[in-house]
Amino acid sequence: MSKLIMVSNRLPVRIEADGSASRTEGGLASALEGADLEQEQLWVGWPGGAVEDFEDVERVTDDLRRIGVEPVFLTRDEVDGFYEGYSNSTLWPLMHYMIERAKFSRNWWAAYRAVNRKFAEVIMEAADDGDQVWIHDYHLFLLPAMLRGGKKELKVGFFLHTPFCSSEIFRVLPDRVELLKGLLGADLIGFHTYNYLRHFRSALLQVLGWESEMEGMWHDGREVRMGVYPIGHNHAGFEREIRDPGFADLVASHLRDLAGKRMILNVERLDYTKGVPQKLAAMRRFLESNPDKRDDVLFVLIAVPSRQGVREYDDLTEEVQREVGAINGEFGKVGHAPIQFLHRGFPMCDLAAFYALAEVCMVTPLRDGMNLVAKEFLDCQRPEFSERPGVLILSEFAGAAHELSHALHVNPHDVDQVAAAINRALEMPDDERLQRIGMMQKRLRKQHSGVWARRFLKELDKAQPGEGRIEIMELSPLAARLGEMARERGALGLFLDYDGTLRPFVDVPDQAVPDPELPGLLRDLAGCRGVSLAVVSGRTAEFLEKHLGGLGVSLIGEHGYRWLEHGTGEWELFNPHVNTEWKNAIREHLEQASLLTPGTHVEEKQSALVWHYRKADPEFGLWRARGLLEELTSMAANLPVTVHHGQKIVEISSLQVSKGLAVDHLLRAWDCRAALVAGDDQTDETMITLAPEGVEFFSVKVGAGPTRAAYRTDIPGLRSFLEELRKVLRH
Ligand code: GDG
Repeated sequence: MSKLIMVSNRLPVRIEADGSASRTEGGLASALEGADLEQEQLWVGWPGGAVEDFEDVERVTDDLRRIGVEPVFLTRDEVDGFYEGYSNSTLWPLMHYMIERAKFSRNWWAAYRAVNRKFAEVIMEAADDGDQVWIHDYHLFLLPAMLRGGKKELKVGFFLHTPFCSSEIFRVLPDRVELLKGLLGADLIGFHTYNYLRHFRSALLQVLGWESEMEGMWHDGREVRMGVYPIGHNHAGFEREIRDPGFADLVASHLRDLAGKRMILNVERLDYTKGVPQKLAAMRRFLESNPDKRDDVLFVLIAVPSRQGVREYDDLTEEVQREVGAINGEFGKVGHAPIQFLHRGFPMCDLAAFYALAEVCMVTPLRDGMNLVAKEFLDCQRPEFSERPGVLILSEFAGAAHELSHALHVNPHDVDQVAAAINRALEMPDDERLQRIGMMQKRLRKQHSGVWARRFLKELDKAQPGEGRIEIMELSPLAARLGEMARERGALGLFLDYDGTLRPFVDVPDQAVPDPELPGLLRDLAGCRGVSLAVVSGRTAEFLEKHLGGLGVSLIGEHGYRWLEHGTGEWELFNPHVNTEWKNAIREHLEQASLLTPGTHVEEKQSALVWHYRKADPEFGLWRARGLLEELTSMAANLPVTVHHGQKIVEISSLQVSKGLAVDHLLRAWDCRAALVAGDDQTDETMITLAPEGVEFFSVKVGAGPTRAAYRTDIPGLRSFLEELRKVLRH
């Protein structure tokens, strides 16, 4: 059975001073536990610290392996560049929209790449074909693509725990292209909310110019699926604490400490994304405007220390301490300070007791991927521990706001609104409180972290490892056979598509000129006795003649509308009766679209009209293209045309024209006894599916995708085949 490899930057382990290792209960570890998987599991990640500080690395490694963990050790420089630098000081602030806090350094980026590569190597060593690899978070954006390059067929999933910021922010990153392409190495990419997925797709479009659907996209000949998987909290863990026989006593002891005050609870890691200064401003405003409640309420501010020693974080701590002191100084009295700042972590049982006792819980981050505190608070609210049900105040910028619609939603920047929400929460009647909590609890308990993990992994399991990896066939025997035929029967026809077959695609089509070897190869092949060669393309006559003229090769342009028989110098129409009157009606629509969409233009071919939007704003261009398609498809119902949405184009072409019809014509005109066609896309299938009578017919598909061709290869494979054929034919 395949195994599951969990990959996160930090491992859920603790390493003691003597080097011995044990597992800890992280959020992800508990999610996996709750998912009840039968698969064997392995964790890959960083055990923390710098490798230079471990006295006996081998012993730590052995210990970790014994508890199902494969460590990725980092040097001190890597910890600085990859972790503190690129992950925490570039990506973290940017993903949370704090562009002015983001710092950029070439050295950090180099370390980020190197460490992602290190992870890839450890995984490749540990994985077997068919394993599921589930990668977590922004530290490892490059890893999915790095795993693709390896020899093992893996099912690769990626989940982002932070928000995916707007593409307008993301595009600021100097390394945006590589980061996005790195992620697209995954088979499945998951986000907490629909918005994050939307931003990601928009980044693909804005940065790479790649269009995608909500469900995903095709990339590199395989499907990359995308989806929304909101994470749940550790319901089982909190349930265990609450069911513990000592829990009621613990609650009673905290209740005594509260001495009748109404607790307004805040729990967070002290990070600038959590908006603690803004929250303090709202508390101050509340205390100012509600003097009658000053003595009744106690704001409990549990702030778990974070990244101590980093200046920004130390400054934040100082700022918070100062402001708490100032507010208490101003609004406190002997025996009561309205804010209690607890700058440390608490055991889970205490946390559960605080959640159970709180009358209000304030979750007011400036940005947060999800925020589990909100869900944990709701879950721990039980009638047996508190007389009054609690109220959740929730920032609209937390991912959780999408799910918890019955909370009091606030804009954390709006100090007046948050202060008013605190007052409203305190005054809310019990039946309303109960009703709101009930609605949210019902949902949460069913959507716990185990359910989340199971859902994601079930979806990941549908991936088809190896999909898109095309099976390249050995074409030497085919070259030998064609050589024999040309000698015995003469009249061998070769029909070769250009873009994607003789030459790779490039972003700007005009730059797809032949490489230096191609003209010589085509000239040599066409010059062999008994051989007729045609390049069959969708390109215009002008392009083909400019780049492939004078080689003794016949040229077929515009998908089979026109052709230039070598040696004649005259372009002819395959079918002079093709009706192109429809162009007048359609041209007007396309020109109107160009006028309204900067960066687009209309190309007029003799048998087709093409609207190009490669240079337009990608999102705007795509939106207009979709509108045009809808409009043209209904117009085209009564016209002899087909409408096709291609690579940044909308093309309307005559139904009476195809590459297949053109090749069929030439097979007869040249009296071919044997023929070979090669192409890469749907328009080439019209030649591939020909079955000409009396002709030994061979077809080759270049690249991935469905085909009816008998042979398959890639661009370099076709090139070697043609070179070999040249040798055989000249022999
Ligand atoms: C990322 C994303 C996303 C807090 N104080 C104590 C304590 N905690 C626990 C809470 C909760 C967790 O820490 C914090 O929840 P977050 O949701 O902020 O989770 P992170 O892992 O920090 O953040 C976030 C999350 O990933 C999941 O995808 O929601 O948006 O930034 O579970 O209970 N736990 C204990 N003592 C404390 O004092 N024991």
